[in-house]
Amino acid sequence: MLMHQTMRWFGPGDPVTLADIRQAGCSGVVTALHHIPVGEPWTVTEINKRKEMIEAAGMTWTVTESLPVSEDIKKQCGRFQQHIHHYQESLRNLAACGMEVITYNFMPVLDWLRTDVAYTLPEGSKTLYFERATFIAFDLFLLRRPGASKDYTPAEIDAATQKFSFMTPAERSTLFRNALLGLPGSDQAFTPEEVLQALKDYEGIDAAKLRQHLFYFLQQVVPVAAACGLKMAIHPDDPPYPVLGLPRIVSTEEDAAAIIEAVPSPANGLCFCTGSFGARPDNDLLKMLQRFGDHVHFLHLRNTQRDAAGNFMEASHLAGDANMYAIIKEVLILQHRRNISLPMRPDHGHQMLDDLNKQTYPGYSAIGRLKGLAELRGLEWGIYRSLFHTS
Ligand code: DNO
Repeated sequence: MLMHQTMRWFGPGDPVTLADIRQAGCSGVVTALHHIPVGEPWTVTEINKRKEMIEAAGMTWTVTESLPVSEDIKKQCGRFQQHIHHYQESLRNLAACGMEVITYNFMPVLDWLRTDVAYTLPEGSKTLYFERATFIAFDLFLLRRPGASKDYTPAEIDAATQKFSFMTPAERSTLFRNALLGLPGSDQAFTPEEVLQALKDYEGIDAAKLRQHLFYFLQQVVPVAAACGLKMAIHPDDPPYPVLGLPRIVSTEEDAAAIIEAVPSPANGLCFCTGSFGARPDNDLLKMLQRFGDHVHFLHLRNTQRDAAGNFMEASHLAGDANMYAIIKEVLILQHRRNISLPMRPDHGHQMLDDLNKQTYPGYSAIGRLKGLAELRGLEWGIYRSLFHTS
């Protein structure tokens, strides 16, 4: 069986259309109702409206990314019990509309984080980049997070200070914007005041506490998901380590194991993002796939190139540090064993060709993702043929 090929679509406001996605070779899209405020329930009417649009374009919608978890749930404060009820209600409604997989994350405050969303590669296309010294400069000199300097070594602070001194005012404001962009489906960056307040709200919530909150959430939602035939797929932290003094608890193999063991159920699983997990050299992607195979419900295939200084760049899908050949081979063996077709999407893509003049969500231009998908599916097809000798 081959993977179910999808792309992310941000909804009717996405400059990349459903027709573009279909022409790229996808049979499904992955999307979310970004217009519904986080914490509020998704109704059958709203879900079906979106589903009909996708089906009218000749594709299916079986994976939600994301059904977001509110900050109240992560912190266990305010309206968190009500938000959990709403989450359960949304799960039931999504299942009633034919959904199969629910992707979510448990990263405090920010989702993904990069210092540059248009880093120019030698061939002229653009990619997402995380440069550690630049990120530290942002934290120390632009955000001015209280107590930030104790998170870094003197050598790191020196490198960041130097980096910052060479940046023009325009570069500084771009960095500021890039670093605070991490809200999928929205092009609204946080203001510094909002971020500093949000960080302050996490005082007293360390990794152990955040993990307890995640496990409590899972105890409430996994049985509901299981009862209505849904699979929950938690997305790893991106980047996979603590940032801005915030705890991160979905970064390593042991984190994933603890999550799966906390609420044993086939419905409690992972969105296996090779780009996020792969940004850490101590994550052995192949070993993780083998260990967690039965709990992998969705695949984000993307590649990063790391260096010794802690920087990482989003490479082409088949280049970079992740051995995509070995990963896809393992996925095919896994699918064969489980007798399923896992949904996948080419995660991110380089901004290239005509897309260089277009404004799209960072990482989500059409042509770069189409290239990524074409490479991945070609690789998959070749491995599939040689593994299973189909004619
Ligand atoms: C970034 C994405 C993430 C992901 C969420 C899942 O491009 O992979 O935004 O969708 O973390 O909840």
